[in-house]
Amino acid sequence: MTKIVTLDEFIITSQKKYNDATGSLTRLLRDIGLAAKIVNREVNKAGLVNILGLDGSENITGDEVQKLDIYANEKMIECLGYSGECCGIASEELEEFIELPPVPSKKAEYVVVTDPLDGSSNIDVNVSVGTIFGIYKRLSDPSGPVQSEDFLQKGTEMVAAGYVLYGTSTILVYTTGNGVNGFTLDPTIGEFCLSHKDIKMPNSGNYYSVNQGYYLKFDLEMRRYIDHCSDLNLRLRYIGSMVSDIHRIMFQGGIFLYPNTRKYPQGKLRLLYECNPMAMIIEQAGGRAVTATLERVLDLEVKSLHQKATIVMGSPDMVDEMIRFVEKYSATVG
Ligand code: P6P
Repeated sequence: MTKIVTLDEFIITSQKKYNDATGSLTRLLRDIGLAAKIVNREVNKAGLVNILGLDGSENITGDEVQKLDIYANEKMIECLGYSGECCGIASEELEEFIELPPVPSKKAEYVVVTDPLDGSSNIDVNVSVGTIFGIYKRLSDPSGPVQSEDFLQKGTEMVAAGYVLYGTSTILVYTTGNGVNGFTLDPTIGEFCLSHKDIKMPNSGNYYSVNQGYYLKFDLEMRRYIDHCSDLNLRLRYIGSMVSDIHRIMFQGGIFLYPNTRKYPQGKLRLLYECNPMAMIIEQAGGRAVTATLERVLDLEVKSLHQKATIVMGSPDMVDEMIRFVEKYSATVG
């Protein structure tokens, strides 16, 4: 019988590799793991209790808010407050960042950015949804309040990033900048157990993931690349839940595209808590993540909490081919 390695054990063991590790990031990652277990419990029974449907409000980016969005956001905030390692949170569900109350004898070193329940419009039709998170070291004076500068950092400054996919099984995938590992929740013991060690995505794949419904609203270069994918008989897979669409690419290879459209001239996905964490994971697994104008996503200046970005990410050979199409057909790039 193979030895079960729990998320907690893996995090602690990984921390031992770093002499200057104080255990703070370890405790913070464990807080996130706890939040994921709690959200998973509710996602799995959402159809049975009155947390389905819309709560009647809209979030800062205009998306109708599902009750489970609110629940997931509240649980993430609650669990991140336990260890005292996190001093602030920026969330898709919060117009502004919030400061977490200090825990006695703790000096919080980190801030967390999160989309607590990405793809939530799929909840009511039982399609998989996900949590996305990124972790930064705070920059401001630790004796003072958390500041916007703590959040408005480039993706390259993240110390960790991850996602939780609430699907046929619940899996937590994360990186601290030294490779990517996946942990599947064993509900019989309530533990995330190492199931996918050192994930490396294929250099190419047979899938492309884009909302084909916007095809006529894409720029020429994107239409030409999508036509090329079709000419190659690649399979179109698009769930409308980025965590799910990316998770497939992590294991089977492929490319995910959310370029600019007339409706979303800057792109739809949010840079801070959607694009950057996923881009860090993708790069750590051997992939690439660039904007529709070929900038590396992780290098983008973050100017506001809910800033949007275009993004193309996935298998390196496929992203490189997309880049060649942009350079050949774009009126503004190349
Ligand atoms: P569209 C979900 O709302 C989300 O933020 C991502 O998870 C997903 O990839 C995208 O938006 C889907 O957007 O415009 O294709 O419905």
